Amino acid sequence: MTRLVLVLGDQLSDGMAALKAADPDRDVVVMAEVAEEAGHVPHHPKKIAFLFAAMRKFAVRLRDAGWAVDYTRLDDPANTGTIAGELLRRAADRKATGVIATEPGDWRLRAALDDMPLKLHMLRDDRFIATATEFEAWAKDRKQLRMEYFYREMRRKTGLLMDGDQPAGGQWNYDHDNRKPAPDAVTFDGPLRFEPDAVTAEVLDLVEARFSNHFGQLRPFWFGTDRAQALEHLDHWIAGGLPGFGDYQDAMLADQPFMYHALIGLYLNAGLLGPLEVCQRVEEAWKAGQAPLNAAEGFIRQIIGWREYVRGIWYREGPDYTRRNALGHRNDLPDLFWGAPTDMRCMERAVTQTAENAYAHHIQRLMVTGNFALLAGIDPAQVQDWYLAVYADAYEWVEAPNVVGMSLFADGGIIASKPYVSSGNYIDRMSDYCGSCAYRVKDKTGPRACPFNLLYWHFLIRHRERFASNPRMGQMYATWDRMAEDRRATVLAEADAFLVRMQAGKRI
Ligand code: FAD
Ligand code: DLZ
Ligand code: SF4
Repeated sequence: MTRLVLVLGDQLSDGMAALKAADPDRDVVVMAEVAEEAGHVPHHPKKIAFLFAAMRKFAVRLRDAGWAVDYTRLDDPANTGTIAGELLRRAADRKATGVIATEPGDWRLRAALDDMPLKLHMLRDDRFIATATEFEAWAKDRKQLRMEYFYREMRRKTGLLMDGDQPAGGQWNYDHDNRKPAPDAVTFDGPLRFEPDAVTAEVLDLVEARFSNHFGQLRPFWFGTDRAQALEHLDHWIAGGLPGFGDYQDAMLADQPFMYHALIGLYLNAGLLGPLEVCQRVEEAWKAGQAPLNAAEGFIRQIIGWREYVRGIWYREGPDYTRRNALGHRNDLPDLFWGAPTDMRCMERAVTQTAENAYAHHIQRLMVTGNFALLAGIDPAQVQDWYLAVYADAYEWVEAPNVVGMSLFADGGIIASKPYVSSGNYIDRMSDYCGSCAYRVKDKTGPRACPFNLLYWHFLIRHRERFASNPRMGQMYATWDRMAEDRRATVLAEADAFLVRMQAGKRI
């Protein structure tokens, strides 16, 4: 009897668990472009186009490999609009007895699949280096789940950058070498750009017709949309970007949206590239003397450390994680996140570049938009929906821990041992933004005081009871306590006034 094999838009890997468990001689693959997945948050048009084009090309790849594929295009009149609806429709057509699926990376979709009146065989997604069981074994008796220790286990497991049982170069982590301020010029010419092929061009027209009301620019569209292009992109970055990746990982320049970053999350998370193969290529480049150790280690840490770690946390914490709000923040997301004019140069750069590229690099996400959302007390659910919508690499399993945990401290400290907050000082040190900003980063109070300076203290004082005893934050409170009383009152009053303006929808 025929079974359906579900392949989702971010499951475009040859070795998907559901494919491995199925039989091309009797089973039928189901892939579907559906309104629910594209619209439950308003995904960036570039992201939708990337996935639809990659899905269409992957379907051809599967057919070439001998699979029967029932593929639903978005504009198919019979399209039911949901993944579950499409499975039910195809099951009736094919008289299928059940569905084989690989666990989706979003609890919402998982619940919808579990609710279907079809026999469902759900398999673990084994594209990660650590299994859920391994992560659980590592996490279970620990008071604190610090990434660094998990990362060392992953180094041992993979053998990446290992010298026997010791880390190559004698150190596990070269993070302190990865914090250089912005350079005058970036020597890497940026990510490889692909001319849309016929499949992509057709998808672009469809996305333009259906989703031009979503935030973000569809064109120019230059992402790769299949594995061969993703590999080409990777090689281009290893040759040109990797050598500078370590030093300038945290740096930001107003006219350089990509710096030395790999722009590889979208390919990895959709399944066009695998985490281990990517790290092995980077390790080879280091061994061949094409990149320094701090660059190779810094990159490999992001993949086998952070990426695996957040996956483990997301899975372990379960469906309610995405709606946590430990700090009780309730302010609405201001319109500037959707492109409304702002006087904050750093925010304007991060949001404009996000609109253009469906991309911002890690420090923009963490220390500009994330830092602002945290300091300004914005409701984490709204922030989370924004990040999920606007980035081409965003899927709940990776976005939620980064937003709820790392950036907003809304999980109460599972991921971060202290909130990632900073005044304008940090942004000034790491970027060239402040020089061309309407606000003045050196002003702590007054009409042109940098909002990060005001909100930083406002945040710390709002949450003094929670954070004052945190040993890593005592110094911050000591500095506040040393300030003259009238100055403290001015800072808090000006921060309040800023937040009132923000909530009233005024330009900030
Ligand atoms: P590079 O800087 O070149 O790093 C290489 C790769 O390392 C990334 O592609 C990614 O796979 C991995 N990586 C690095 N940091 C992390 C991390 N913290 N968590 C998981 N993987 C990491 N990453 C996503 O893939 N999807 C998201 O939706 C996402 N949302 C984020 C939201 C916030 C608030 C923050 C602070 C970070 C988020 N990240 C997310 C992590 C990181 O910012 C992106 O992975 C990275 O910016 C993607 O760009 P890149 O491919 O150029 O990465
Ligand atoms: C993100 C996304 C979008 C925009 N569209 C589709 C789609 O039409 N069909 C599909 O199978 N997957 C899509 N996806 C990816 C899913 O939303 C993703 O599989 C879940 O969020 C789980 O990670
Ligand atoms: Fe951002 Fe403040 Fe610098 Fe302006 S002065 S760019 S708001 S950090």
